[in-house]
Amino acid sequence: MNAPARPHTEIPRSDWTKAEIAALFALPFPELMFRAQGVHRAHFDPTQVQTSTLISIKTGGCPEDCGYCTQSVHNKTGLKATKLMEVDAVLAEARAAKQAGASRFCMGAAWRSPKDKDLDVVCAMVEGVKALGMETCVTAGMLTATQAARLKQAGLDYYNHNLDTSPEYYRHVITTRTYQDRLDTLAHVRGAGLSVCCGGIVGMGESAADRVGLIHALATLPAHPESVPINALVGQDTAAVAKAEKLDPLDFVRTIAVARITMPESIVRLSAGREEMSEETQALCFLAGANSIFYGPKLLTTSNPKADSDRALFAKLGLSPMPLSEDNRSVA
Ligand code: SAM
Ligand code: DTB
Ligand code: SF4
Repeated sequence: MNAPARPHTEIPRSDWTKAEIAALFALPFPELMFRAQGVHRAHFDPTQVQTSTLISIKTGGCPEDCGYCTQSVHNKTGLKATKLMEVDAVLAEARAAKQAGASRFCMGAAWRSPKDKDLDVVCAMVEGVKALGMETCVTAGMLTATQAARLKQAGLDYYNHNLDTSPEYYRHVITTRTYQDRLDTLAHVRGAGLSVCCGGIVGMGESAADRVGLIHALATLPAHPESVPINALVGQDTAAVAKAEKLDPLDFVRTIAVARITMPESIVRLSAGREEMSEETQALCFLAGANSIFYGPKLLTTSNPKADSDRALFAKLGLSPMPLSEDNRSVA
């Protein structure tokens, strides 16, 4: 089956069919890469990569049963739960991240959804990080429309809430919240005028059809997420979902390429899992259209390549950090 060849001057489509997306995944690798690069270059400078630093502002003890997550009480990972961090401590980390060259600071909390009193503290963090001149992102579970509006009011730029996998595979991964719950939160985030960061995880034992289903779910949202994180499962030794064979790195690269083609104006993040990836695989991801990374030695609970080694990789590949003006063009 031939994948559709479409000029990349069109308005991004939200009517992709699963058959079209499956056909993209099935393209010969050189053809897929050629198409992805064409789309990437039509919308972005391919030498620029957005850099986001993550911090876990509240770690562990989460009541949800997400089978991939080290922070769920259902997964016996031995992770110590902590309280919500103090605002000043978070701002000190944000200053350090800015100093190291990050443009966005992403604050993650291991909650099913935030309590209103905790949201006051998160809003204070957002205000403080904004005042440093950085972009802000929060990921704290399900939000009501009112909570999303409060975060917007505090100056938040992005809210991260992932679809994680295909609608069909979802019940094998999480049972404590539904796919529709996630879509509802995304609608509240969008409705509040926040930019959406939404992607998923691959390498959880899902089928190739499930990867098609994940990209289909993302690319047919009413508006494409401004930021699309594609995570490779990390912490396989503790994850309840990690019984399967490891994902072939080239299937990861294909997932990035199909995300790039179907969501041409979105920033696609080569997200968790880089520490286990060779420089060659990461380079292929950048060629496939990835233009964002998590930057700094830690994700939430697991490690990430050190900033020095990423700077060295950027130098080897002739890449540079994306200036804020390029990266925030879709921020409302
Ligand atoms: N508790 C909030 C929630 O679930 O929405 C926010 C934090 S949660 C850790 C954010 C996202 O990180 C998850 O939706 C998932 O996509 C990703 N993630 C968590 N654990 C992961 C892992 N072991 N490997 C890859 N991605 C992971
Ligand atoms: C996302 O898509 N990936 C990030 C972020 N959103 C919050 C989280 C990755 C977590 C990796 C596992 C850990 O460090 O606990
Ligand atoms: Fe909790 Fe988020 Fe981890 Fe799920 S992914 S267990 S909601 S911290």
